[in-house]
Amino acid sequence: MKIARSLKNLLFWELTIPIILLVLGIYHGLMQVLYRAGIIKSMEFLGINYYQGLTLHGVVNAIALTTFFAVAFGNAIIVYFLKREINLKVAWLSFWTMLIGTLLVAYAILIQKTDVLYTFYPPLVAPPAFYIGAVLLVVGSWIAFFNWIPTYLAYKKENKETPLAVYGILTTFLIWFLCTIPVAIEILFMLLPKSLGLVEEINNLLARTLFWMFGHALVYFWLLPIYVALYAMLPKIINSKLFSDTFARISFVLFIIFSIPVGVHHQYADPGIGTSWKLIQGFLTFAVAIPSFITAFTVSATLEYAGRKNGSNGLFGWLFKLPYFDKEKWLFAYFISGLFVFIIGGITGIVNASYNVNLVVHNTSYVPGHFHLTVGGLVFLGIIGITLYLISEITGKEVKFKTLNLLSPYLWLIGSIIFGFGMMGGGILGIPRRTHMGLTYSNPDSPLYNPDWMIWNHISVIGGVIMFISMVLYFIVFFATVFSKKEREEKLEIMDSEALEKTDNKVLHEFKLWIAIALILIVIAYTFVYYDVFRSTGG
Ligand code: HAS
Repeated sequence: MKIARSLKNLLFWELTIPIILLVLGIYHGLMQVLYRAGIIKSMEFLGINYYQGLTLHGVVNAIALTTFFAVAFGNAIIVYFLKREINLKVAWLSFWTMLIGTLLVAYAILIQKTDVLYTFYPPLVAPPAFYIGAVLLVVGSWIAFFNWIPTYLAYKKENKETPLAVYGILTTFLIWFLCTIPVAIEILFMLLPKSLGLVEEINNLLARTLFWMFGHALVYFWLLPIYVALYAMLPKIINSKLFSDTFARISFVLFIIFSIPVGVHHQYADPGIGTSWKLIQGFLTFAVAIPSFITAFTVSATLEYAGRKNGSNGLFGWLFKLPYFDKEKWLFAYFISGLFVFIIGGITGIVNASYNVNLVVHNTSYVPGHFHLTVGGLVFLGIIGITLYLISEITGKEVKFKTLNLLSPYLWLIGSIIFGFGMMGGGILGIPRRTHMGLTYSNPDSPLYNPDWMIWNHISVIGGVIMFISMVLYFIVFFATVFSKKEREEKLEIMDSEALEKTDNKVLHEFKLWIAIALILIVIAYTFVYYDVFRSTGG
């Protein structure tokens, strides 16, 4: 469809700004892995030390990139699938709020040398600019979400059904809105007053619990836009049909219900919360894996359908009939690489979730191993792939260097699996998650030197360097495309796939029932957790 100039500019900046920031984020990823292995002896590059670099790496890659992308993709989906305009003034307000927030956070990290990491656990305290910036980033994303609601309600007045992609993106932001309330309470009533010197002490366990009530649902805010793309775009790329629209909707519904009441699985090792509630949230964590299993099945069946249509035989013949190296269908390479990585990322999540096994891997390098195969795998590849696709569509510019573009996701696939293997293998042996390893465990002159860990660090370095090269290729392709000449009409085109089977069941096109169930489950799962927190900390 045709795209209005103002919407085009909005999407362009919402997609491009995080990619520019990503240059810093990726550079610091390389520095981290080299430093941890003792290959470089100092992290004082650009005047930034290890913890500041890690804060920058986490905030840019996991918070700024993901939030800007989700908002941009959401804007595009609402306009494209509802065939209605959104209020562009409000959309720009959302953009500027997010941008000012991001610049404040960048100022806090780069100039004020904040090193509280993306989890900003107290008793670590950041300057006020960090918290105010974070709040603005979130508020900006809320504004975008609130802006879609009148457009959606007007559409629903005239239509019974909600398009699947719209159902998915609204699910994403519903979860986001609900889960950002606890972290807003943590920041506005605890961390910011402490940072401003208005209060002396805050309840650290309470702050952590509020953070993780947000923190796990946050990962589904990252993941679900990519599930939307897997359901809406992937089938079309491979000339297939989505195996089941019903299953896709059920998967979104299960995320609404189970995304939030599971945060305590990040706190299995925290004293002060009773073991029964940890176990119950552990079981609920297994429940939140179910929609991903459903997605694995639905996407596999969609791929199989495409392979069989292309004449494959036998049980697995379809796997060899997919367009892995088709330069015109390059977005498939991003999706399939991400999916492959996510098989391992998902399984390692189940390992983390298992209460007793978690005690072996918690706070070791196993955890960054896991999340580089989830948010750093399917989510990251999905985001950068879709970003490139949308930029090419809305600017009317052909993607440049098509061979490099095809190579980049496969290199990331190989690099991230090697990196994850190194981090997780080392984690099981006890390599710490965050540490000045270059100065201690990886340094033969240090009394803490641990030779058994070195091989795992070096495996991680090989993976990290391959990932870095993959991103250099991506940046070449991205910026060459952005700076090239316009070759065709500017348009907003999101591939709209057909489904083999569709549901008109009303509850799978609406949200009220699922929000009610989610709220009840949150109250049940968290009331006693907070009771325990207050009881054990004395208020
Ligand atoms: Fe996680 C820690 C449990 C998913 C991100 N996780 C983290 C942290 C991050 C993170 C960032 O229970 C660190 C937080 C921190 O800073 O401390 N995680 C899980 C579980 C899942 C899970 C049960 N995590 C994710 C996703 C993330 C993410 C998704 C980002 C997007 N995670 C944990 C736990 C911890 C944790 C504990 C705390 C650890 C600790 O002690 O600190 C599940 O949702 C995973 C379900 C996924 C699956 C996989 C489905 C597979 C699919 C691909 C199919 C492939 C196809 C291709 C179709 C069941 C969909 C086939 C074709 C071929 C060619 C082969």
